[in-house]
Parts: sequence; structure tokens; C-alpha cells
Amino acid sequence: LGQQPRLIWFTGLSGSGKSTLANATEDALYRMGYHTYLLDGDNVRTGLNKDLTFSDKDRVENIRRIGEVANLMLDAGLIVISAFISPFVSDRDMIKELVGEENFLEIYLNCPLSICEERDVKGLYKKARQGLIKDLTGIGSPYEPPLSPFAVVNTAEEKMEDAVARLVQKINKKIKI
Ligand code: GGZ
Repeated sequence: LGQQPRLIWFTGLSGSGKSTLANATEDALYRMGYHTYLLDGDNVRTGLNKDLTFSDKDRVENIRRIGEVANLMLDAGLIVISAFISPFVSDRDMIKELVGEENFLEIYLNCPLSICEERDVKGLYKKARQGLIKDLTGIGSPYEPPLSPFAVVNTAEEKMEDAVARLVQKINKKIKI
């Protein structure tokens, strides 16, 4: 199966569903026979980027390094999927420039902060409201939504399986040769 290397870039708040959706999307593409690799907090912020905090400066560096690593993986011919908050438009634009606009498929998880906060899987929002975390995205640190993403998913409204099916169909058109 031929594949056109692309970077599928999920962006959105903590709790918006990035990891779940990125994992399910990777799974589906892998089962279709594509060679994929998933970059997320679990394999990047614990290793390559474990020296970085959540200050603006470190978030910029976090995303810069992820972009460079993703670019190497594109050189190796992979379909790369990433799931990071990546809150700043300028950083996502930098990556788009780096890998080439046609190779950058940006997917915006548009989920209201109130819903992310209700889910609060890791209890981070509660801690932020208590003042224990100063720089949580959406509370003490900004999130800048994409202006013209490849796709948008509202995880508060669309069922996960439906969103995955819709995304995979759309992505497939861009990666199959
Ligand atoms: C944002 C934080 C913070 C702060 C810890 N702000 O929902 P999670 O837990 O599993 O995913 C979040 C993850 C965000 O890391 P990223 O590398 O994606 O962020 S960025 O792109 O902005 O560099 C969250 C956890 O780390 N986390 N503290 N203060 N998210």
C-alpha cells in the first residue's frame, strides 16, 4: 500500500479528547495497512521533553522539538499523528512551514472549556480553580483556536466512533497513493 507521508496534528484543550481521538484514528489507519506513528505527551513529555515545563517559553520549545521529530518521521515515510495542546497559532504555523502546508493536516478539537472542566480526568482543572496550578491552558494560560483547520470535531456533540469514521475517511483521501 502506497502512502503519502503526512502529519496529522490534533490541537485542543486538556480534556477535549485529543489522545482518545488520536489513538483511535491511528488504530484505524494502521488496520487499513498504513505505517503510522503517534506522538503524544506519554511518549514525548516523559522522554525527549522531560526538561520542559508549561511556561509559554517551554511550550514553544515543546512544540518546536515535536515538529522537528515529526519532520524526520515524515522523511522516513510515516503517517505521523500528534496530540498536544499546542495552544499558539504561531507555533502551529511554524510546523506547517517546516513540513510543508500540503503535508500538515490540522484537526481542531473544539470542545467548550466547561465540558473539559466537567470531565476533569486528571483533576487539573480543580487544582487550577484552587490556585494550585497557575498556568493551566484555558484558565491561567491562553488557547488560540486554529483559523482554518483541515477538520473540526466537537467532542461534546459528536460521538467518538462517528468522529473517527469521518476523520479517517477524510484523511484517507489525503494519504493514499
Ligand atoms: C496544560 C498541563 C498542565 C498545564 C499538566 N497546562 O490532559 P492531559 O494533562 O493529559 O494533557 C495535558 C498535558 C499537556 O501537555 P502538552 O505537551 O500537550 O501541552 S503544550 O502543547 O501546551 O506544550 C495535561 C498536562 O499535560 N498538563 N500541567 N499547566 N496542560
